[in-house]
Amino acid sequence: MKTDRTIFRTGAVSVLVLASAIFSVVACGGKGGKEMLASDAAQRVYVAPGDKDEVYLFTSGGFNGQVGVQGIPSGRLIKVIPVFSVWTENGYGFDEETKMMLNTSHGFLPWDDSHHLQASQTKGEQDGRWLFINGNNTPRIARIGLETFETEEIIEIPNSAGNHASPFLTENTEYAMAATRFSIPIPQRDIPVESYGKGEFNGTITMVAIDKKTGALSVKAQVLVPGYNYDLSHCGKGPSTDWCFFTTYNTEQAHKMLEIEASKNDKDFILAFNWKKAEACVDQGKARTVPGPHVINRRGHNSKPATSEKVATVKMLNPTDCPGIMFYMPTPKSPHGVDVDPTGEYIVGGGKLATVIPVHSYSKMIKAIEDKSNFTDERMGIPVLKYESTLAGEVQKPCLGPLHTEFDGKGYAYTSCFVTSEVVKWKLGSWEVVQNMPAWYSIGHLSIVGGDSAKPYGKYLVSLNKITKDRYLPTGPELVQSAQLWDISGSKAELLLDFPTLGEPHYAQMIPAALIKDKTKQIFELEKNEHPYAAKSEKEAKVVRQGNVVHVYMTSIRSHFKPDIVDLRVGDVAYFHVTNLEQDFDIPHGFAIYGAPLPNILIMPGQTLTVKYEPKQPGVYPFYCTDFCSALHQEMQQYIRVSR
Ligand code: CUK
Ligand code: CUA
Repeated sequence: MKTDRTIFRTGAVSVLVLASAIFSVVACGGKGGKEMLASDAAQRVYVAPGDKDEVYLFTSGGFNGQVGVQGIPSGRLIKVIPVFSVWTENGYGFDEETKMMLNTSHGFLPWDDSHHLQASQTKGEQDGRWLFINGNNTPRIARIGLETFETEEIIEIPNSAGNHASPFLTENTEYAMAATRFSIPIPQRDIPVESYGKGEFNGTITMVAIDKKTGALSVKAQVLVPGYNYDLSHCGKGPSTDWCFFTTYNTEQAHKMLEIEASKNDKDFILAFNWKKAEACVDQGKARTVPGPHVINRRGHNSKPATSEKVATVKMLNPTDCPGIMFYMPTPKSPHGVDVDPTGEYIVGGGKLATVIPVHSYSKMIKAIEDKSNFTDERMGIPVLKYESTLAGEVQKPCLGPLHTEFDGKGYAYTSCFVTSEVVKWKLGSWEVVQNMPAWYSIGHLSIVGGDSAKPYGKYLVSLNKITKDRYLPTGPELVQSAQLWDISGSKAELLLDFPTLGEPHYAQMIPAALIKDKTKQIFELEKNEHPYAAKSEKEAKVVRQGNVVHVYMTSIRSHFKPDIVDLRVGDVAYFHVTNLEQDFDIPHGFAIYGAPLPNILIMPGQTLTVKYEPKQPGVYPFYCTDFCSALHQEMQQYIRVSR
């Protein structure tokens, strides 16, 4: 979501109505949701000691830039995956092997804002291979491998600003989509911001190709689109598999006072994009080569350091050079989310300022684009279709502030409503609301297990709430963000649990544990370690000095580092390449040096990681293992002597 407060000040719905809605929600918090609670909720979320959860919940960290992994139904936090931000817990972004992951065309960036996750899919069904997540601030997409739960790759998106409608995937994970939230001058140049709206600012839709076998990312092409704000996306499935859909707001093209100026139009658009046709046009050479500086960072396998590849140009396709790839479907009013149901027929808009939830029909859209009498207008060569020509139906008066929709695979849709703090359950086809599920408070996204795929597993719904208020023990001015777990398997959804999340989750993905858990790696095989400075046994431990550059080939095993003592001089540039010789599951060693301006690193069994250390003052400096690894963990401590 953008600045949440702007919703309260819009002219669309009267301020009074909104204000009273807010207060009524806060007031109903007095009951604390107890009336919605399943009578045996405790039993249904209880995972006994030694037992495991049924589902993985992956949440985006929002302003913390990482991914949280929690077990469902317990809500237990089981992992943080560092992605776009440095992570002092294990040295991600600091050690010489992962530093490059955070490289961009603007240099090393220690942070980003991550909003949306999508799990890889085959034929529209989750396949448990990868997770993709967007970097919103400096446009990027990351790919996380679900064997290691590590970020394996980060690609920067050029000619974009605010990569919000991203990284939504096509049905067989052929492409991840990226759409610019902020329109900008393309190519970048110094021009007056006032020229926004006069054709000087554009948006782009980027097709990021995903290698079928390795998952490797590359920019296939970009499509130049009118300078609106592109907000969210989801791709089709089944019959609509060739298409992706993007919401727009600010079709008014205001460049200031957006909370008023960008809410004037009664309808904005959902952009329908035929990526298959675009791919064919690019392959036929219909795209121009334009500047598009970006980097592709890949984590090294078998302990090799990450690499950062620089790319200078991209292919840019103009919609007029490839007719029939794009259509605008008018959609009320500043739509936020767009979600395609499991059959691929219904495209649901979340008009955050609208009083209805509009649903477009894919089959009606295909008919509409065959008959030019349905074209009311065009924008940069992209036809605008008649609202009625694509409309399947509208959910009337569902709530205030509808945002995002997921599906249970049984014919129901669940839409989150920020302003009235609730999830509305409604029926596809008849468009009637069947249940209002209060959220405590102010829900953003929601997630159902596989609820955005062709085959939802259903059962659980998690609401990701923005404002926590009175749900936990007070902890000063800031409270942790809160999620709520609902059981949606019966005819009426029942509340089961409140639990805290990391950062501010926007979207989330839930994947049945059975799809992942047996594929995860337990160790890195020492034999396969290809790090150029690995010491694969204590015998190989050594110090090699080349002038003032010192390479320390160091081993760690319960409960000792080799070499025992390292002699350095002030002015040296020392690299501690620490190899963990263990071949046992879950036995990392840590490595930290007194006074070093670096966090510790955590080296996994079989892995080598490198810390760069430049001693400034003579003295004797201890280093030690930071991860409690054996009864003699505390003895895993040694010295660096620094002389003049
Ligand atoms: S956004 Cu935050 S609640 Cu960035 Cu998907 Cu809708
Ligand atoms: Cu190794 Cu503690």
